[in-house]
Amino acid sequence: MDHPVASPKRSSAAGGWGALKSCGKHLLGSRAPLSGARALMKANQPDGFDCPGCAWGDPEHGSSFEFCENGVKAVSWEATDKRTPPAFFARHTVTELRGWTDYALEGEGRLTHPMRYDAASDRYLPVSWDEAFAEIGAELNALAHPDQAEFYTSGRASNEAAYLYQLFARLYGTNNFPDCSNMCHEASGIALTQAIGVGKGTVTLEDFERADAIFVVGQNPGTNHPRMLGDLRRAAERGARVVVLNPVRERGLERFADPQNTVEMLRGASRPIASHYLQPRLGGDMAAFRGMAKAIFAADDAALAEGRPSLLDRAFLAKHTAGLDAWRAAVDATAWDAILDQSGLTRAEIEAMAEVYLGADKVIATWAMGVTQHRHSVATIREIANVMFLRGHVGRPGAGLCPVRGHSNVQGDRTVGINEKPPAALLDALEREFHFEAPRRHGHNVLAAIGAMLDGSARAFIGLGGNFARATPDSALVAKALGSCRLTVHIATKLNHSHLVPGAVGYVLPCLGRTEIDRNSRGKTQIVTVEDSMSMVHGSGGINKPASPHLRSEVAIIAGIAAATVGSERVDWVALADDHDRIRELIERTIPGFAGYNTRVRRPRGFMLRNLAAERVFETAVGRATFSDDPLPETTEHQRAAATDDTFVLQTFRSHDQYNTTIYGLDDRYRGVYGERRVVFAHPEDLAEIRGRLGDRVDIRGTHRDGMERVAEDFRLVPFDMPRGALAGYYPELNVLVPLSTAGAQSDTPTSKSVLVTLHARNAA
Ligand SMILES: Nc1nc2c(c(=O)[nH]1)N[C@H]1C(S)=C(S)[C@@H](COP(=O)(O)OP(=O)(O)OC[C@H]3O[C@@H](n4cnc5c(=O)[nH]c(N)nc54)[C@H](O)[C@@H]3O)O[C@H]1N2
Ligand SMILES: Nc1nc2c(c(=O)[nH]1)N[C@H]1C(S)=C(S)[C@@H](COP(=O)(O)OP(=O)(O)OC[C@H]3O[C@@H](n4cnc5c(=O)[nH]c(N)nc54)[C@H](O)[C@@H]3O)O[C@H]1N2
Ligand SMILES: [Mo]
Repeated sequence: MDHPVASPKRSSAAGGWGALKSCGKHLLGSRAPLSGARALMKANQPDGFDCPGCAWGDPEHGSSFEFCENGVKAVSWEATDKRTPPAFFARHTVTELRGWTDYALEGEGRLTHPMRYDAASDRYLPVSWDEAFAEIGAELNALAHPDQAEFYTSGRASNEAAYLYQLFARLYGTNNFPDCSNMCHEASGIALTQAIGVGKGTVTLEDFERADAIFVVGQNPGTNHPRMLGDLRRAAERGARVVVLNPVRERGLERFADPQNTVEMLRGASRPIASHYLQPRLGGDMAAFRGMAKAIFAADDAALAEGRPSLLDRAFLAKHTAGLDAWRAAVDATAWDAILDQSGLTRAEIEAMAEVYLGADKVIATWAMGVTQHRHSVATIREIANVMFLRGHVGRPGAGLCPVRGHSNVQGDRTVGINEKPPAALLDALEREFHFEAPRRHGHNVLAAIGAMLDGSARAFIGLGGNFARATPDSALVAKALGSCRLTVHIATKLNHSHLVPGAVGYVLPCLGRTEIDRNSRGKTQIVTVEDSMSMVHGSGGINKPASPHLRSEVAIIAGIAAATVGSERVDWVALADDHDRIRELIERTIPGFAGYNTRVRRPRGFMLRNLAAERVFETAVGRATFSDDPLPETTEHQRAAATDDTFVLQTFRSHDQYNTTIYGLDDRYRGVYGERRVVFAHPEDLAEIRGRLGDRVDIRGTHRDGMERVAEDFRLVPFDMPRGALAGYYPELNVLVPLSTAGAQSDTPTSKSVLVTLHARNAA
């Protein structure tokens, strides 16, 4: 396209000098240049801490520090020397703080003391840890039923913290574990469990060194998984094809200059990454993969008709899969017209994808939120798996399925038992080890927890990290839900909006971050462990002095609440909190795959959890890799919007300067936006038309007909290279438009990537 777009100059690539400059700014801006820089050298090192940035795997040759701009931001955000002490809370009422932005709140720095909400003065006041634990325990025990409490987890919690948390909640009596993954990769877990018998990816970092073709679907690694870009780039340099499916032209996926490569930096050079950049309509990926399947089957039919060998991996299909015929029938029954309309791609583009697939011996497919946050996400991921099965691209070197996780330990939290629908084997193991009757009723996920708080059937909310009120849909309603609770408890490092809607009894409990030294009562340093997207489990130990002497580790805080709530008869919480090795021994005894945990996790790269699907053992209902035969959705939101004069479909994504609800800065460098976040991207022709009608700044209204009024006010229009009829803007500002009433089929994930909206002149009635 040769219209003016807001992206940076054509020559500028992702990474490069811009990344280095931005890093300096973030280290200095955090006012922690020294400890921040020292901390960085230890990120993802054998004897350092796991980077809190993302869940991408760590290279084998861990000695050379992998530079990552957004890792720098994550580390310096935590290593800041700014503080939010009791004096800060004395100066500001909670009502006043509710008027601040997320950016301003977290900009005040690290929390230093346990705080309790005082309704009379509308302020948080300091409180002792013992008083806090005692009151929280008493409040939890006063509830009519344990299912009235919600135990939320954000995916940064370590394996040790998450394990204790689930053990505590189950001893208390509930499986209510709303988890950030419900809003994230839930569809991946469900679809992969159905397809290959395990809800995780099957590839390792080494596979990226061998693949001939990599399909990157609905993901923006330049911003969200920058270290992945290095692996993609090395693959592209070897001659592997990188096929990108993304409605938006993301700079990081086009070209990349490696900040670690001095020659490249001096010459201002950069390398192309994507060999094919396809821009489907929002929610059009299932149709794109179905089209690929049509093209692949057609090529295979032709080969067979000419007496050539089949292009498919017939041995794999016969020995390891089930359901091919039904899927083939569904593919044949899907018309090209439907595929082209839904995907928004041309037949030539889809055939080119099939050609890359057929021309490669080893194929990897990766995906993230562009795939998982739609109504038909589970069906889409199953379709991706279907296509991958055709040539046996699961369970062999250089090939496989790779959902790229978000939070650095979201996968590990699930592994150690954060699961509102726990498998019986997990509960059986816990019962054997701890001699109690575990609750068997399924608990609440995020949407169910919100529903329960809104209708009053849930009365307590405990948050292990995260920013529940801002990360969820219909933010205003969720804030009301939290505020109507009897008890709210937030275990956190920095102040955020979820803390500003306290229940009748409200606590904010400050914890150590991953970069900080965690010493036990005998002065011995403790490590925690995490699992990355490649199922590698490794240790993480902080190196910075804690932000305040009053901080406690997440593990110690959970232990304190647990001891005050369920007592220490069955579990010696204090002893566990004092020696993380003992928690790992319990994990080893109750969760499969952790034999030798304490020894293996102290090896440089840790160890890999066994993944049976990667060995071609498929523990599905039929014991084989299973094809799905879902029809395409009748219409996607994009198609519905396109059929009207005035409705658009809006996706909410991340800028380059944010970590989920944490805003580091107001720039989105790769998309050419500086100093503001209230922008909405649109195709230049759509934009010209809107601007002519409404002016430069618009209000955005949600049009889902469920009785709720939804408005996001005052957004500036920015032209961008993307399909017509679609809009894009930033989460969490736009969460006021994401409806609680639409969710992914089976996954229950909010449909944050396909929100129906109309645009209006500012302040028009
Ligand atoms: N620096 C940084 N790193 C992060 C995070 C962060 O906020 N900041 N968040 C972490 C977390 S929790 C997560 S889950 C991951 C998120 O990582 P991503 O999934 O990369 O996150 P998003 O910014 O939501 O980007 C979604 C991408 O999908 C595209 N997309 C949207 N809809 C569609 C569609 O229908 N089809 C296709 N093919 N593409 C689509 C968008 O244009 C965008 O490029 O990153 C993790 N890492
Ligand atoms: N519209 C829209 N909504 C979305 C998404 C989207 O793409 N669009 N993405 C969804 C996704 S993928 C996710 S994962 C969720 C994220 O949802 P959450 O995980 O709930 O949100 P975060 O913004 O990651 O949480 C930030 C807060 O965590 C706390 N924190 C940071 N580090 C630590 C720590 O080490 N320990 C503790 N205890 N607390 C800590 C800080 O107080 C900080 O304010 O949001 C979802 N919401
Ligand atoms: Mo996520």
